[in-house]
Amino acid sequence: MVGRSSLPDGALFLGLDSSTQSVKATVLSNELIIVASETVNFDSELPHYKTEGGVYRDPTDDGRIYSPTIMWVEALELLLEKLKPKINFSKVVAVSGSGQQHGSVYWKKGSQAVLSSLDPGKSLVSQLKDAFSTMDSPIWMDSSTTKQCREVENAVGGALELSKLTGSRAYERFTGPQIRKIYQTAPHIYENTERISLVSSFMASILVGCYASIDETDGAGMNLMDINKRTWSKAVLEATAPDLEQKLGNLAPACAAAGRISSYFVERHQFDKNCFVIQWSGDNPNSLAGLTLNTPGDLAISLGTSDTVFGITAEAKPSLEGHVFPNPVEPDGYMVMLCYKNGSLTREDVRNQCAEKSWDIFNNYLEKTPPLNGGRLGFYYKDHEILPPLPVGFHRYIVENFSDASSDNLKECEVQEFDPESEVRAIVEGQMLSMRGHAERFGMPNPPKRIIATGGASSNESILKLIAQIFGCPVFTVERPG
Ligand code: XUL
Repeated sequence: MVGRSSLPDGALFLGLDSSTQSVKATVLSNELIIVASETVNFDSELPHYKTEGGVYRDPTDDGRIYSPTIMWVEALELLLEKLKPKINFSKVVAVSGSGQQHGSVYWKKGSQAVLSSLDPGKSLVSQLKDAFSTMDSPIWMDSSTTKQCREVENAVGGALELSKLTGSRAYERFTGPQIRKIYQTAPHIYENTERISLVSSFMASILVGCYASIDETDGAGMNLMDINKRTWSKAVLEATAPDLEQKLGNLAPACAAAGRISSYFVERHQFDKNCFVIQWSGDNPNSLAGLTLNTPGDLAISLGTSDTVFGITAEAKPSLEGHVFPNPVEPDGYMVMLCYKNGSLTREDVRNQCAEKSWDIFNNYLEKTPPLNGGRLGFYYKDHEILPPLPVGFHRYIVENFSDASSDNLKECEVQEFDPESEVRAIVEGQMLSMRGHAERFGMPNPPKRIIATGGASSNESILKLIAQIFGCPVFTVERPG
């Protein structure tokens, strides 16, 4: 592997992030200083795909949410073109990345051969556009596989059994139930599939020019991997779809090298032929790695399209709520995580309706309203929520006798609306209270020693202050590219 002392002068590290709404690149120097960054936003920079927030919502199939696989390929090409004037690709000694978790790609039979013989004179899109058995990649926002979830749980002895086996009970967005739905509703697509990749292993596959393994950490987000053995679970594979193991390939540790960069990128973009591609993993596991979370009392909160809460633990104790994944950097340890679908897009909705589309006004409302909002509490689901699993809807309550020290006299009554200031506080407090409540139930540290916040909204100081008020501990954030 790449030892730091043996690195050439000016060595660079390229980190990519293939997320719901964009792909991003961050380039680090040998001293871990950010030297360049770039973004490609799907909606605004690739408008011909007509995505909204990077996704399509199927009006004919309730809860089906997917993205066009080839858009991610085109975005990668554009990202490299935008980055080219800023850095010398030949100085990059290693490249790796994060993918939105759970999303899947279906490579058509014969595509391994296409992938390994890409012509550097032609674009990736022109060569890969016919490489998939379906053009649609189901993504983590999908909630259309409830039937498949119950079938897989029942086949292995119930939800808790599945959780003990794989680290999570069956979740609609997890890849196993998604694969089962394709097998059941479009068997010709399933049959014509040579390899199934996650978003993370898909992007790594393009870079190495052959099918990259699924890494053990992102692999735990599929409801298919034995969480203790870190191998595919035969029982769950059988409950999901026939001949699945060969379509999944081998698993690899998250920190392993996937291979050297393919000659396509050497010739087309002048990468060094010795440049390593390190296994990609999921965005949340990589956030845990990037935040160097190594103390069990620390909690991380990521505020993005989804909001997530995660920490580390020595033992895997999966339950009916939340997820256990292998720790991507500590081979024997685990990470625990909660995921909320109603993150930044739902906050933005309330900002647009109540705060004149301005974060300044939104923050001003947060600052001038008191903690716990004088008893005005709300729960806002713009999309079908994961935790707790609830349908779309905004729910507002006024809790009476709120100042009374005992909880006996508390009485809540549902109301139709709040004033704009209270609405703004209610959404952020509702999100944070839910995180605190579920984190406690899941056995995460209470109170945490400290919270490290990351993701887009972690640059908002008013939100960070509110997190500190709700969790009762210091909140830190990290350096982000400007
Ligand atoms: C995690 C999850 C989301 C996606 C978003 O389980 O579904 O956080 O990883 O990119």
